[in-house]
Amino acid sequence: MKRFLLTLCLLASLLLSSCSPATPAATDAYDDMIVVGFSQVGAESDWRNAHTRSMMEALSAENGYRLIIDDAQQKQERQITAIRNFIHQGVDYIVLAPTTMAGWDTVLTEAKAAGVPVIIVDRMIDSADESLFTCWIGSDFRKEGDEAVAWMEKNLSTDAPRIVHLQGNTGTTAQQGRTEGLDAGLAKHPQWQLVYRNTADFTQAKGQELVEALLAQGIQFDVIYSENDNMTYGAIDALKNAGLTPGKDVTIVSFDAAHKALEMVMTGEISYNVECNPLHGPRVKAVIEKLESGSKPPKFTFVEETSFDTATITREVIDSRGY
Ligand code: GZL
Repeated sequence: MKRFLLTLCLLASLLLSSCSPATPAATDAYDDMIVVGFSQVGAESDWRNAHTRSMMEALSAENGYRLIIDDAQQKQERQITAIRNFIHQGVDYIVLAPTTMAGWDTVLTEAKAAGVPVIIVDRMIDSADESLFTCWIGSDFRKEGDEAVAWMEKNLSTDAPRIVHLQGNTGTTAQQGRTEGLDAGLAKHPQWQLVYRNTADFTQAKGQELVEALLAQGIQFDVIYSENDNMTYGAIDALKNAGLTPGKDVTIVSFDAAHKALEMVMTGEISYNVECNPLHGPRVKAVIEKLESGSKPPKFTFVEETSFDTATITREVIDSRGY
């Protein structure tokens, strides 16, 4: 707040030195607010939009925050630029939802040198120096993959499934953990066949495009293991357009458990959905309040998550969901 106010005053004095007398309201507005710069991956999925909404609701003006959000459009270089801008603007905190794992040390060293605490949310970064970030809040992606495989072991209609694997953005911890879970299942069950694996970048359009291409080539498969709901929506459209019934002709395992996807679990189009909880806003707010009061938050916090299948989901469960 102090840094942001100082920067604002300097900018205001430069601007106002040659025009009308200073407008005190221009700087008073942030007098007692905590200024947070949030570098968000993008708006590629329902999950991501729920994540952004959660941050906006928690870090609201009513709660005493000025939240500056930068949408990186899934490009790390835009995030690095945004972080540098936040430092320059003198924000009190930086929240980073990293597009990918590697390549953060330089810019986080700059944030550390400027004395701006960095809170990492969602995916994790790969850094040798954990002092470059204050703490991390996110999901156990490997556990999510293991849960999906455990369900497959008990519920698939064949012992030798032919599996199509739609991966998220390559090099993200979400993609790596969910892929590791499936790879462990493939190693444990030699009769499971991986017939296709490719990234669809967590997007619906790419998910549909890849499955359409498989169907056009006549590739046979029994299961689609899709690392997020938006790729799943695309895959389902491709199956339906080819006259196939998702959930019956092809078992679909998905991740995120967004509201729209849970409706599809209810109808049976999606057979199993592993939740990836995007509601990080309240947790980030709690971390900032801890830091403001001079105490230390835990270095790593895993959010609670569950999973849903067609056999057990209910309307009450869906209606009770926060996203
Ligand atoms: C997971 C998150 C992933 C979601 C996708 O925490 O990083 O990115 O699973 C989103 O929907 O695009």
